[in-house]
Amino acid sequence: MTPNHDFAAHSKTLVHRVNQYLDRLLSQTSASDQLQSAMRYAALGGGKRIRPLLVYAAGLLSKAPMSALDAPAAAVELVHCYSLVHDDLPAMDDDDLRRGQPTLHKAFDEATAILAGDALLALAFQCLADAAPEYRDAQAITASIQLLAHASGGDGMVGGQMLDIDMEGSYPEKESVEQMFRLKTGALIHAAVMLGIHASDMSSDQQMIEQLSQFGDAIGLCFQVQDDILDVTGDTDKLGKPQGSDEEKDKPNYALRYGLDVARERADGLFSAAIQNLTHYGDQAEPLRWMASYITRRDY
Ligand code: GRG
Repeated sequence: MTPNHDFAAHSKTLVHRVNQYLDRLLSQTSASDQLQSAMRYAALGGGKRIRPLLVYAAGLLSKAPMSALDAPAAAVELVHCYSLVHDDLPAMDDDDLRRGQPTLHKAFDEATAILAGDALLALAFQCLADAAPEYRDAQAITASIQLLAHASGGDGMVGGQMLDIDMEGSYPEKESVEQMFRLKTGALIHAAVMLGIHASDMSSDQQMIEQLSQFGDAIGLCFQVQDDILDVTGDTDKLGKPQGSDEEKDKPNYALRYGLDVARERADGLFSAAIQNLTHYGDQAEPLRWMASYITRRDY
């Protein structure tokens, strides 16, 4: 792989690539028509594919073979899609709109949405484990499965979601909100970056692991701060979900709690902190720099 100076154009090819991979994966399940349609609705109905793109971008930096990046890219997106389905359920955010379409429980029904989410989560780990032959050795695939499991569960995304629910209607310290963000959203984004490296021969390069881990941590937190800014300032049509829902639900939104200027300053600071970790890698890090900028400047 060569460094990509025009990742904006390349990212479109990569989104197409992971979509095709997901499509193939989902067509191989023997689930009932109803369950399979629901899983496809959740996984193939749009989305920016930021997490798969981070896997590919980190893979470009660490010179991973492209064939080894598809499974981790798909796996992290499947976990993300499951989390969106469950997050939209009546017991959680009770949302009607996602990616510009009715949420899964609205388009199908609640039981199907719960089961489709569960099945997507299981498929993520199946897909990663089935890709073992693409990996350098057993240790690399085991490390990848551990990474994704840790980021998805009680020590990561699900744990963060619990904290988020606990914080509804309260005014926690900024540090507590940031810690909740790091788990709820940042953990999976951090895992996407690390999965890209673990698919390469560079996973024993401790300096790269440390720097990319710090990059992933900063850009993961930045993603959620920007998401909160967009919940306040964004446009429902563009967002594909209702703008202003955090205020309506009294969620601990960063921009609402601490002000838009503070939130924007924090996002900019996190962007700078993230890309500082890439200095050493020159042009090879251009895809990750582009992703950091995309995450920070996006308007949907
Ligand atoms: C287990 C019942 C049950 C629920 C779990 C895990 C969970 C619910 C929720 C996870 C928390 C969560 C959904 C965080 C959302 C993070 C976020 C801002 C998502 C939007 O990501 P984008 O902008 O979306 O990348 P697209 O649509 O582009 O993929």
